[in-house]
Amino acid sequence: MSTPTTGFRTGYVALAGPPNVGKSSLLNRLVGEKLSIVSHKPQTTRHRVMGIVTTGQFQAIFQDTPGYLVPDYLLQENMMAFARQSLSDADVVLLMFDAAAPRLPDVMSVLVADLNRLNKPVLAVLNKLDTSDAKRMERLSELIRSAIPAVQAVLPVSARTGEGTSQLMDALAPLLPEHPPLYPPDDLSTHQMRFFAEEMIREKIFLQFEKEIPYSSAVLVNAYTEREDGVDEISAEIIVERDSQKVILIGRKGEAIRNLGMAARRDIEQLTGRKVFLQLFVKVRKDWRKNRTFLKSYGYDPTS
Ligand SMILES: Nc1nc2c(ncn2[C@@H]2O[C@H](COP(=O)(O)OP(=O)(O)O)[C@@H](O)[C@H]2O)c(=O)[nH]1
Ligand SMILES: [Mg+2]
Repeated sequence: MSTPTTGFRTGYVALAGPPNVGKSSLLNRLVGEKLSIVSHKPQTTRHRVMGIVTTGQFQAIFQDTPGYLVPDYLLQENMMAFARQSLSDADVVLLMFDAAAPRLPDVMSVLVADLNRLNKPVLAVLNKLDTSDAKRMERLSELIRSAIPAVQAVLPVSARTGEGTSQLMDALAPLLPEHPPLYPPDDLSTHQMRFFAEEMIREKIFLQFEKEIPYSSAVLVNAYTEREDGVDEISAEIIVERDSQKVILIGRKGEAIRNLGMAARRDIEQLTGRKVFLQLFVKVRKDWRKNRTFLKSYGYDPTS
């Protein structure tokens, strides 16, 4: 690997903002691989998810984050802590909005307070430009500029179509500090496959189940074996809060969990390029979302 050092820029970039504005979709679009899970429901992302973009001139290390919210239970408090950690680690913040929103989001005052304290360069990103128009975006960008003086530019993009993303990268690159790359150019992330497998399964729960079930579910991979015959053998546990949720997840004659497993397996195979044999088990842990010990064992402890 020839590593240019003079003039090369490397830095951490936080994707922050309210829930459901397309932070994870944008990460995937920029990296060119589905690393972070996406659904139409808010609060799909619970961790910091890392994705790396390397060009001849720069390396941007993106951190997707849970959306800003007013926490209601311990899991949400921890999600906010993950989001805040990414903001404080970042060299540049991409603050994301829904381009079609008529006003600033409810959590804006909390976001503004955090950003003012951190004093970092901020690019405001109006995502879903495919659903908005110039007039609405102009109005929103005025609101944003007057609320956050640190905003250096407002950039409309569409994570769905890719429109505006090269302009976004052009605006971002000069804000990264001059530094040699921290990761080899081909690396897209540092998470283990085990993490991605858990997330892909969790995404299918968000897509296939309604009401409280997605919010009451955690996924834990207990065993991940790369077999010599080219098959990845994965055994995973889905944890829910109540017996009634377990019954729904499994479905009549196990049909629901079979569908879930099939969809998750396809996504994992797409990412690994290997065949996957996936076994799912459902376990009940009463009120795990409020329990420090359970949260820690499911990977939701921001202090570890
Ligand atoms: N029309 C449109 N929808 C988008 C775009 N980006 C994301 N979405 C949708 O918005 C929803 C939330 O996306 P997600 O990436 O999970 O948002 P996050 O919560 O901010 O990470 C999903 O249904 C996405 O398919 C976009 O550019 N255009
Ligand atoms: Mg997300």
